[in-house]
Amino acid sequence: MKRILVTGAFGLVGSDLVLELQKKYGQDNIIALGRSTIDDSFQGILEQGDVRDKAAMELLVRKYDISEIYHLAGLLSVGGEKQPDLAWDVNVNGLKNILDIAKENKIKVFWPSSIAAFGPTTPKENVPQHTSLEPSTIYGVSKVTGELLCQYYFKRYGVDVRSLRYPGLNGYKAAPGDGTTEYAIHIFYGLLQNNAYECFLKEDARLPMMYMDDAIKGTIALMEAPSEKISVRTSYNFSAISFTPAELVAEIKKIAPDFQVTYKPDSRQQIAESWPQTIDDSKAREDWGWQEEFDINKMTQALYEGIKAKLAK
Ligand code: AKB
Repeated sequence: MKRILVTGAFGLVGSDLVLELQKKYGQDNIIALGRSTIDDSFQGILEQGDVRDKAAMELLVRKYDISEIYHLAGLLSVGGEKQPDLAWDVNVNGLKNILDIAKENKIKVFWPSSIAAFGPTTPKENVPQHTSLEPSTIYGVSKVTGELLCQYYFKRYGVDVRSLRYPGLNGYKAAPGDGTTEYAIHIFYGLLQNNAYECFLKEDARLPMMYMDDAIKGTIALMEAPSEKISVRTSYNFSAISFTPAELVAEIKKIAPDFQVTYKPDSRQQIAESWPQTIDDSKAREDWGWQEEFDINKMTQALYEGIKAKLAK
């Protein structure tokens, strides 16, 4: 049986992924690692630690005889710009620790890259798998570095590491992180708490997005695909929907016609402008059968219901 360590287990992706992995492989086989954010209601095996502490990570891997790691711990685009040194340390040195431990203990690894690996010289539309990667944020720089590190560890040491370039991921189990695409989650809190929201991006800032259930499904499918199907060892383009704040507001107004939204773009708009609008993820579809289920309408309904229920608790 697999024994899986999830780092960043209480972050936006981890909060959903851990539950799904527990369902699939049993609660006793999933080890959730958090650093500071720990969910008090969590049921399962919980450990606290920092991915920058290689010795502590090695001890955990031995203690639980880990066979797979989903390494999610990391800073996002906005958080990274606030603390660039910390972003490099956690995102790059943390990943290198995990890859070294994977090499020594023959562990399979998932690590998320992001659309932040792209930059102003990347085409804006239908970005191909292989393209210019000149990001303007430290987060993006750490993602490009991480992608190359993953490919190097695969080619040089045979580490079975797999990765996806996540678009903006929208879920409700965890609080939204310190990112640029996260306006698409904050907006639902604005709706449900004040019936109003001030958006930090322009109304026409189109970005690649995905509902969390699709992201979790794709992540697990990638990890379960036979090794010979994986032709990309940097990180796969991974895409579902693409929308602007104005388009999301129009969807929300189908549920709440009186919702008031104003726009006050700040430095996060520049980050959004440096990223592409749509992604060509045909390689993921061809290689291991990626297919999304949620369009903007289904996603809006799911987020509305999920955040409403959460706030009612
Ligand atoms: C962010 O906006 O920083 C993240 C991402 C696209 O990786 N959501």
